[in-house]
Amino acid sequence: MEKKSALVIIDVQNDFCPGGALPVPEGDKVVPVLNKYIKMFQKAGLVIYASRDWHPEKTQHFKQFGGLWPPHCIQGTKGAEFHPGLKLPLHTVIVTKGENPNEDSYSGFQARNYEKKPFTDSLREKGIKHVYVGGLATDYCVRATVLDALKQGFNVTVLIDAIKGVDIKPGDSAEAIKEMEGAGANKAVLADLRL
Ligand code: VGL
Ligand code: ZN
Repeated sequence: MEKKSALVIIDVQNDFCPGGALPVPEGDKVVPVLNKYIKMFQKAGLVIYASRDWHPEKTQHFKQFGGLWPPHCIQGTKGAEFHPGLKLPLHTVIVTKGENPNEDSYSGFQARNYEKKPFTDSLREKGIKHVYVGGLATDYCVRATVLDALKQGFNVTVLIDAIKGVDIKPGDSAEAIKEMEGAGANKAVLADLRL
């Protein structure tokens, strides 16, 4: 992997895992696999990002206010915390999205770091050219993040052994993977990556 690569972990939060408010079927299965990617990137001295969905109690993103979803990932709640099994290193850059009550913010590219710096600016500042993306959910935030990354000119690899989808309509995740590939994303599993 080139030095200009980063691992981008999307929304591996309690509410998106079994037992949460908006569980992705088998969402927690990505955790042990992501932990292996984390180790690999950490050993190679590469940057690791983790995004979190971080909603106010009232947002048009929720069903009761005209959106698609039950309330989930409400700021400061247990459901909004990262899955406890996810071994994020101390220096992980946490980026936050979904705070604006007037938009859905599926994409990691709508996220900002602790000093409110947009995700893209943070990537560019560090000279990152290639993002490796895993997490939840394949057919929403992973899809939106990957498509935005490609639009912005990054090389993108989707870690297909470290994503899970909602599949409100059966096949949504498979379709999302095809769409990401069609837009120029590469696919990889753990064994494909070499340091
Ligand atoms: C997500 C639905 C609603 C996601 C976030 O992280 O994929 N999906 N909010
Ligand atoms: Zn959300």
